[in-house]
Amino acid sequence: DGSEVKEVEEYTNKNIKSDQHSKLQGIAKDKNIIYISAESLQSFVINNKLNGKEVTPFLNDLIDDSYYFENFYHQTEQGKTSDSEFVIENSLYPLSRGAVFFTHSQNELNAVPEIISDHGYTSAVFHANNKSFWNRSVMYDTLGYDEFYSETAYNVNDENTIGWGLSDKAFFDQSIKYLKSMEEPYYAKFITLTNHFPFELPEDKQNIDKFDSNSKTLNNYFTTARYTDEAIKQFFQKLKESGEYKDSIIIIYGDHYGISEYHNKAMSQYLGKEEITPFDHIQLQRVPFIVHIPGHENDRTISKVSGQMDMKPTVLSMMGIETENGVDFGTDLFTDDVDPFVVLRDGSFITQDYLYTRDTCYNRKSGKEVPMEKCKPLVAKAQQELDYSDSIIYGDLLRFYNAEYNEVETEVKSN
Ligand code: GP9
Ligand code: MN
Repeated sequence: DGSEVKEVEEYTNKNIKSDQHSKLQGIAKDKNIIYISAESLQSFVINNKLNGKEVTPFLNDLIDDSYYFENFYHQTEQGKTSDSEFVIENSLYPLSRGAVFFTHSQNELNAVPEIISDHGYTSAVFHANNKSFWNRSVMYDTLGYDEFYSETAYNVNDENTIGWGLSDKAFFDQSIKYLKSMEEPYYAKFITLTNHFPFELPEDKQNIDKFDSNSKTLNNYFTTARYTDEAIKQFFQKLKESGEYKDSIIIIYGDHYGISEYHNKAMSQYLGKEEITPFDHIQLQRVPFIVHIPGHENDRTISKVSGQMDMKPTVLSMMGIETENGVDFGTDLFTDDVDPFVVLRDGSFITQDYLYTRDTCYNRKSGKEVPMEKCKPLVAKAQQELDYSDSIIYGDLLRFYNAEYNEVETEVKSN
């Protein structure tokens, strides 16, 4: 009933919400938000090289002109891409088994597309795969999306197909006309596909070497990651040509890991490490999170630990929308006064000082093991947070809850 959700609200209000206002509050007011969900893109390729060549040269340049969160973690589980979508739209945890997109697609939620439709925004997802994959066509209605441009909206043929489907370059090219047709301001999410396991790319499209190790998967990965980097570069050019760029804020994030721990040996070879420890494994769950604001010059790399859970409060705050009483588990990343606490779905967690996984506590900076006492108090807190989120999903508790997302009076400070 309603009392359980009150308890969760109390927790999120006390432990998570900040009293401070973000320095970017309202900066996206009446601007378009363009999300790019970069399939399987992990942070270890960002600003990194293979045989002397940058893996993601476009993103590396973009980062110099953006906010880049270098300690940003994915928080997904078995629901992979769909889990990342669930997390970023709701600021709730995915489930430990299965995919919420399938198991709880009829729940009552307070997802971003639904919230912002009350504030004049239109919304759409662009993804050139079958609309039923991950039960998206059903779940997108639940999340409040106005439009879903799925495979049938695209011209897919032998020439423009790579791996799982339409190539990222063709995908962005063909999407522009739909984007232009959207009523502004819009909230548009583009989900790429080419950098997907098993990361196979025709040789004539490879603009970077394959890695040389016993893992075909990791060897291939660099070529498709580069391909997506090039596709995003072309998309930016198209956004500029079509006039969409200047009125938009573009946010790029990795949905989840692409290289699993089965490839640790090859990974240690690439990273020049003796082995991949449990600590390294958690650090490999970092994915890029880039906030690019055209015309905004005060841009920088941010080291504080953060996760996909934080995207909803961050983006709403940028739009000038605030809630007093929501049950979001994330925090607005552009405020300062909360101790960052990023919980992964398996109960591992990361703070500014410590990283906990598999019953071991590490110093986050050095990667060295430290006495368990340092992490102990937070182990229970992490589990509590996961349990609270689960109770909301399993009990469909947001049925009993009226969160109000109000526009705040903002005074956007210029640089
Ligand atoms: C499929 C795409 C990839 O539509 O989102 O799914 P994944 O396997 O990464 O969850
Ligand atoms: Mn994915």
